[in-house]
Amino acid sequence: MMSRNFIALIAILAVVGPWSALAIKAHDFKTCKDAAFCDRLRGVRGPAVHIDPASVSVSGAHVAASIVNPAAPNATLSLRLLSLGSTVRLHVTELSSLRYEVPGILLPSVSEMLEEWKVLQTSDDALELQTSAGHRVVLGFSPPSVACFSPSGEPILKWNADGYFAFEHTRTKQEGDPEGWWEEEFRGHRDSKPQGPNAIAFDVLMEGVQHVYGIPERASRLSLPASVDPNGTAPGEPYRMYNLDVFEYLSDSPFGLYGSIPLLMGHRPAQTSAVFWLNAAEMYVDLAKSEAGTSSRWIAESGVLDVFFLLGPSSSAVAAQYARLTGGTALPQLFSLGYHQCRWNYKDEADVAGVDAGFDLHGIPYDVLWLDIEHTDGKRYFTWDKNLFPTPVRMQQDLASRGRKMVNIVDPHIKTDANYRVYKEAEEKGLFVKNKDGTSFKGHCWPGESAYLDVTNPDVRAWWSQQFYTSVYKESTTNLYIWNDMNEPSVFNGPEITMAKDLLHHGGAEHRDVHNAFGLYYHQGTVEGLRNRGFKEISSEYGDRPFVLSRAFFSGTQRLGPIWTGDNSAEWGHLQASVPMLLSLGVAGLPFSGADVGGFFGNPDAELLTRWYQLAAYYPFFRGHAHIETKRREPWLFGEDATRRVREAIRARYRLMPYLYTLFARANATGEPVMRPLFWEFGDDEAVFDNQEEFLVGPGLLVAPALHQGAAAVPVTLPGRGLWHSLDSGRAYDAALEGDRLHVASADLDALPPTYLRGGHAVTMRERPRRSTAAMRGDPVTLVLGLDRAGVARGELYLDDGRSYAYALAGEYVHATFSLKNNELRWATTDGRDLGLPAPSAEYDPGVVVDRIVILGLADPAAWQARAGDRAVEAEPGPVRAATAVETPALVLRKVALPIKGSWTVTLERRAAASS
Ligand code: NBV
Repeated sequence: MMSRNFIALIAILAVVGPWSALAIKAHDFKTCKDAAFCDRLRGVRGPAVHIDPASVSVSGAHVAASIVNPAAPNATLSLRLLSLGSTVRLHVTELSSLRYEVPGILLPSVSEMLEEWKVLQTSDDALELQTSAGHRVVLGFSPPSVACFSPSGEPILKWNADGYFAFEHTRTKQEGDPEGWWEEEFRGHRDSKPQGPNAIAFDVLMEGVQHVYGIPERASRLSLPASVDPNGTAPGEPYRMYNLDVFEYLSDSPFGLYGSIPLLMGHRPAQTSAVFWLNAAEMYVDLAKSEAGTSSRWIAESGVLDVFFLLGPSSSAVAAQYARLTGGTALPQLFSLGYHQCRWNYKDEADVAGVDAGFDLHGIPYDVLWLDIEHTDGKRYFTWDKNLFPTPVRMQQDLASRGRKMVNIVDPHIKTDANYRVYKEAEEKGLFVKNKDGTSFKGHCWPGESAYLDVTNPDVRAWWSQQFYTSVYKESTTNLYIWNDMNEPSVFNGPEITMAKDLLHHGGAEHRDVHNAFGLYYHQGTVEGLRNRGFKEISSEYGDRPFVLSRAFFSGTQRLGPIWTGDNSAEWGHLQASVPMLLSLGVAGLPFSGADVGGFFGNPDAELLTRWYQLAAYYPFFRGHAHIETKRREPWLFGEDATRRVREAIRARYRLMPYLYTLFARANATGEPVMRPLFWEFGDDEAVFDNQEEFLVGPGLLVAPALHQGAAAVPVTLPGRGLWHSLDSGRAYDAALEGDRLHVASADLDALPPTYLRGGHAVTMRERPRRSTAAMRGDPVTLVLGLDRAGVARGELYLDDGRSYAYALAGEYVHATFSLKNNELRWATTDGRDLGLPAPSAEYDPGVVVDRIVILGLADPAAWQARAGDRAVEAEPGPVRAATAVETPALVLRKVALPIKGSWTVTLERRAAASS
């Protein structure tokens, strides 16, 4: 039966027009040909412009110059070239008019990154410079170009190598101006374009690069295929970045989806680099591949040219360079790394209680129960449907009593109902996005007619953030966290289901200029709300880290919270697509992401659902979710076998929690992804540059999931030339041997995906099955070490209260590194500098011990005994985990009982001959 609200939705759609058919077709969205600026500039070389040599000046970290266009004497551009260590920033804008620059995306500290240029040579054609990191940078004058070379002289990339640079200057309307300059129409929507043509285009050649990654979000390959021939003929569609609510997206399409990060990474052996264009307007990127490398050709509708060249040389160096510009990943609360159970919708309080109890009944851990839009009174966010949820506080407290949380949805469309407090107050204060006549813009969304807060205005965000105090959000508790959906923004009756580009924002900016960052600003207002709530209502000293899931995103979203990949489907193709989608997000500096487990639309069968849980146990963000019209699919509804398998998958996730949390502490400090493509760690192994069937969790754990229906086995490629230890059988594989490097692993539906520990690395675990992360707090830790050829393995562990900012404000954390070398395992806590933290507090001690140590890769584990100081430690051969079949036993030390805080050594010794 259809829900009451769903019938209401159909009624709305019938009124609002273009979205009325429930399956949106591709022709509802623009291609390059439908966007006048893209059609105008794609494949067209720019006008003959040059840098006036007399205008060039160098002062400290700044180079300034003017770009002149002899055909348009009033269109002189100002160019600045800035040195930021291993990052070079190129900024070009008009002299004669102020154009929009996206505020608040770059960290304030970027202004302190400037480093003096060294001038190597000047001539009439070029200025040759050197960065403090030793990169040679050549600014060519005619045509303007910027070429960057590695410290050893290898070419890395060149801006305007192919002459696509074009900058449409601001002008006044003239009789006879070409069509598409001053207005355009798409499917009945007219864009008045009062600024006229304002687009910017350029190309960047990544030299010698055949594999490029990033520019999410889309469901396409990890290594992005070319969209045009090198000479620009036979064009496919360029990659588009324009945040849109794309209904029922395809699992293999270059179509741009809900979020955008204009960062493209190029990789060749020994050299990774990236191009990042800070611009929030609609953007298209063409990729052309040739012997010379990959030429990326960028076009944006408005804004300025503010491009950063991140010169690497490694992928992790690029990640760190990008994190210095836009921030690392917010350290999430521990609960948010657990499993989340969501559905559109859990119907009422009894339903919530039943689902919660179901997890305990079936011994399946989970941390968070989610409520979608139906929990509200008529889609008025911050309200409750009191028929269905008569006692919301009790419901939240009940979950809290078992250490669990609740997440409620809060969308950006605000019902235009004069009796709705949120609307009334915002309208009175004039906080909404405006029409050109200054009135509040009204569009259609779930509640019917709606207004949209102008979250590009910091004052509006400040007002919005106040809505999250429990005193304002009635019957919410501090156990409630938030989900922001539809923030592209989705406007059912707008062009391409979003806002018209000529609507007005703070400071007179057009929606055109801010579009791709709108969702981020909305997310930011919500995050600030929860952060303030934490300091005001939970702990004035240490606060509470916010948790807000967002659908739309932009550069900088990683500082706020996780995103998910929107409305996928219960199809094998979508299961497969989730891997490159999440990997691409990680490459683009947004590691905390997941895809709806089971697929949002449609009904997965037991096999697909099982495989999805087995894969998603390794997603950075792990949430099951489903459309309102699908069959119920809580993990225990598919029979005993499926329940057992899903339980095992979720438990495997929880086991890995210490490792995962440590990876997030790293992502926080360095911007490195948690879920990583193989090329990230194995930058010289060309055979894996486009591998998207496997992935790494952190540097050391390789996962080879079964992604196809009926799979009994998976082909595994082990990258590099080192050793890999199967965490299932204990067997060591030598990637230098072809038969080991490429092998077939069994993928029984009953087993977890094959996982391999990289020789030289370690993972940390907590093995006791618990109902939630909160219940694991004091549990002992297991170390699993995989030896490399030299008998060495290293790892680290980060731990704190999992909740507050005490780690950053008072040093309340433990960070330890450990290494096994020459038969000695040395453990020591660090001063936190490596993670960008203040010195650790001497008093803080979580009282956690390392209890089990598993060593993989010893030729004869039975030959060893162990000791901690004078104490003998129980040591015998065994499986990685109890009750698993072992081909090759590991050496397992039990009852180790050594604290994670402080330092200690465990020594391995060969047993005397008599006892072996
Ligand atoms: O709020 C309802 C859904 C939500 O469940 C889903 O996760 C979002 O991506 N929402 C989209 C709106 C309607 C989708 C058809």
